[in-house]
Amino acid sequence: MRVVVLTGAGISAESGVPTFRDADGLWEGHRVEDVATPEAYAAQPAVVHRFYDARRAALAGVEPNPAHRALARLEEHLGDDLLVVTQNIDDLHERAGSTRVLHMHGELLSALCRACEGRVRWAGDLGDFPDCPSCGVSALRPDVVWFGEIPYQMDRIQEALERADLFVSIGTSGAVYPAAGFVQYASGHGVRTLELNLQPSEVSRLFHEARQGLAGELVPVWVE
Ligand code: BV8
Repeated sequence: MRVVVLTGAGISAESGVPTFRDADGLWEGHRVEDVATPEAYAAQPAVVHRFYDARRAALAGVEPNPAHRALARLEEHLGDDLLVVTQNIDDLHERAGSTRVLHMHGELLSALCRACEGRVRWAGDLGDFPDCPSCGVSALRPDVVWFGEIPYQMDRIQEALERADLFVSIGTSGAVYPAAGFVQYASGHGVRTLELNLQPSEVSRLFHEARQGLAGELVPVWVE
């Protein structure tokens, strides 16, 4: 049984990581779409760094919840037949024990050098414009996919969706593409689709089955 799971901010909500909708998509009065863009970074890098530095620092105070842990248990059963594609940039899937995780929108704990294009694990702030450990240039940016940028490993994701027997979407509003289009892509390839979300998403009607509730309750029940 080949399974692709897509997760969004809703799976980390019960861990205390705010979702994009909880804050009405706002942060310090900025719309997320206005901060998470290359244009915002070019215009006001310190503001964008502050947005990500705050979220990176907050990771120390949160823990995986039963939904993350249930997916890690599922990986113990399915092994390579499970792929977790996450839109989240937190490390909660990994801290729960998942190893087959694809961060299609990047990771808070990774920094990307605009000079040498190298990646480096980074737990501290980037707002003080540190030098890249590889090339020494002060050109590190958050290693996240902003609006208007191309998500990571789309070929690998599409191939996994084509070959899957089941596609499960957990905790995402279906507001952002191309992730929100995965359900259509999967069902177009004859894949069964299931949505687990607190409330109907913008694409619930496209799923064969949609269950509403808290991920921390729905996911362990589904996995068992
Ligand atoms: C792309 C990383 C081309 C950074 C994010 C006009 C101009 C330019 C672009 C566009 C445009 N119109 C459309 C686009 C495309 C654009 C887009 O979709 N825009 C939207 C606003 C319309 N997309 C892009 O630009 C993407 N790139 O299109 O490139 C391309 C594509 C394919 C191939 C080649 C080229 C890049 C988008 C990535 C942006 N980066 N994040 C960061 O994190 O700061 S997006 C960010 O918001 C998240 O990563 C996520 O993807 C997205 C939505 O968040 P969700 O995870 O769904 O969270 P949300 O808060 O919205 O919802 C939470 C859900 O959980 C809710 O439904 C809630 O009910 C539920 N929930 C809450 N609590 C619980 C729960 N469920 C269960 N249990 C609970 N306890």
